[in-house]
Amino acid sequence: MKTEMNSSIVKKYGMDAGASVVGIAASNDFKLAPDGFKPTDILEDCLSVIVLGASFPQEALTMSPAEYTEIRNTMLVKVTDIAKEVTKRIKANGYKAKAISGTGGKYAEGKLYGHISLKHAAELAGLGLINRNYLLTNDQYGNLLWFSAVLMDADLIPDKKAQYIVCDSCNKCAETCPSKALDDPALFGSKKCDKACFKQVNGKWGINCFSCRAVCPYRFGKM
Ligand code: B12
Repeated sequence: MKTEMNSSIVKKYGMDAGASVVGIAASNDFKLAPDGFKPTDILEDCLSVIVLGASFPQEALTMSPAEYTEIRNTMLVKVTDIAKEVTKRIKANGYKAKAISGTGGKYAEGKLYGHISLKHAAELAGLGLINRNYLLTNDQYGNLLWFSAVLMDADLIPDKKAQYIVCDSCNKCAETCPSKALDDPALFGSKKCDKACFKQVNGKWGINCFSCRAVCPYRFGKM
């Protein structure tokens, strides 16, 4: 039997599990997502997408690639665990739910993809705006949020799109990008970024570059 479920209850589950921010998007609003990347491609009866964000420490942006990678790995486990915990609690109320991890989920033509685009999901859930640097930027946490999500079959009231401005198109991100992945404002060069971004760091897989994140004047939000 299903117990009553609403946006506040679900948001409380997210905050209890350790999220810094929680927003809700309507599954219907993903019409522009490519086939295979819509919430209903993963959970057929999906009506709502709960987006969970956990914030990265500001100091990470001044750390070495090895230290940054270590914190990033911890964050991805944390944010995925938050989604699993929220999923468990929703299911205990009789609903269908599916956790979307913070990392990738599938490969196509040798390229890693997520199950859905978490930045677009976060934007639809009112958690910020996708900036010139192609990162979701929030007024309080800047671009330092890492995301996961939970798909569910209850029709929750979605959040409104963020109304604030967190990008002045200053172009610093594009100018600093070593792989020129941001040269075309309408198209993110993910293949170019992939090459410069992920490298061996101290003999291990690691993130070598996060300059688009670090140079943004709104990296820590709206001061
Ligand atoms: C693979 C991957 C990468 C790859 C490729 C990125 C890519 N595909 O764009 C590479 C190596 C380049 C990469 C780099 C980085 N990444 Co990355 N990455 C991912 C991952 C795991 C999957 C992305 C994906 O497959 N998306 C699905 C595809 C289809 O989306 P897309 O290509 O962006 O979509 C295009 C269209 O299909 C369409 N679209 C797709 N879905 C939708 C939905 C709607 C509603 C609409 C309108 C349109 C639309 O719009 C786009 C433009 O055409 C995500 C986690 C996730 N599940 O989202 C993290 C993620 C996007 N990465 C993240 C981060 C932090 C980074 C780095 C900063 C890492 C670093 N160096 O420290 C850099 C930043 C690069 C940048 N400026 O964006 C964060 C972003 C957080 C944030 N605040 O924005 C995510 C969300 C991980 C997380 N759990 O938080 N990443």
